[in-house]
Amino acid sequence: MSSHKTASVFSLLIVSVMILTACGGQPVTQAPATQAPATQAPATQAPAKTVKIGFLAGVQDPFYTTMQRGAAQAAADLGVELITQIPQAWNVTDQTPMLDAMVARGDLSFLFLAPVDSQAMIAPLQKANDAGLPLLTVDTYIGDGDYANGPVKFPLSFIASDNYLGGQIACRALADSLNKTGKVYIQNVKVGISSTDAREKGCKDVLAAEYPKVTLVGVDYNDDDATKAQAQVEAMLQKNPDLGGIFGTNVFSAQGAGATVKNKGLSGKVKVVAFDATKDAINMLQDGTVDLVIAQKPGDMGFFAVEMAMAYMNGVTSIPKHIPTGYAVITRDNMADPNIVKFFYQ
Ligand code: T6T
Repeated sequence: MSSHKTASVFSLLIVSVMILTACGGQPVTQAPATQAPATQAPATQAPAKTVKIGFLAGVQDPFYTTMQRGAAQAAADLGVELITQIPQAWNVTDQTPMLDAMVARGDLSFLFLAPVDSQAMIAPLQKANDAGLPLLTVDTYIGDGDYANGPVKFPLSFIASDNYLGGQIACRALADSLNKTGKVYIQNVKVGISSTDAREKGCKDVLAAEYPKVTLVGVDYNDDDATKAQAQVEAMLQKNPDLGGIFGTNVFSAQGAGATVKNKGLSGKVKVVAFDATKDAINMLQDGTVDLVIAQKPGDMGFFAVEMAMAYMNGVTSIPKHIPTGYAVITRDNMADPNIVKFFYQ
């Protein structure tokens, strides 16, 4: 996070300049200097209220843990408090009551979150926004993700990877590793999640457009459960013993796919491309079970989210409606390079 440190110092400078200009020279987080005459007992100043920013993740996993760290870094540098809530499972019924509770507490000045369903979370977020809580989304979006011209415009920004491109990168690599011929399979999470839906579509489109001799034999949805993913891969391998490759679209999809391939002694024979640079995925890359890991930049997403929140709260009106954060593509050849290691999720 060293580059962040300098960036945050730079951003701290910008923000304090903004705060100073916005509040006519009075820093928000420090008590204003009093001009009371020396003789009078110093008036007791109520301590300045620390700004609280809420973060509501999609689920407990290394991706969101890393995002929280990026956010915490920016919060520490900007002198604000980060209030984090993480659902145990990836679904609307877990996330919505947490969202409502974060609104109800009434002391949050801003909220950023990863909506777990692009349609079902529109109404709960609209309610939060109507209650006066400004918000932006990280990693996933609601509506169609175009908050400038799309059907849903109230979120201030969308900070995430280009997931369609991510799916293309993954399946180009998978098809090339099979010499452009053979059967592939997608292990996915759940329909309705903007990120993994886009990865699946990116994969399908690139196979259809560029690899006529590669057949997609199926897509399964594991409800973000690695054990379920394992069983689904087991069944797919029974049906297709000549399966050539698997695209695991996120942490638990890749974890399940890799585990079954390894347990069946198929490491290196059945190619696996894993999304998300967890310790597990990196270990499987190391031992030859996984052939490519696509690292997102969740730390950057969290960091930018807090920065944009502070910018908004200080009157900045030109917050980009979309902030793409990019990827690091990790192979056995570059996985020891420090410039790559820094993208491993914590
Ligand atoms: O892949 C990430 C995230 O981008 C996706 O939206 C959901 O799954 C992860 O959190 C990993 O589990």
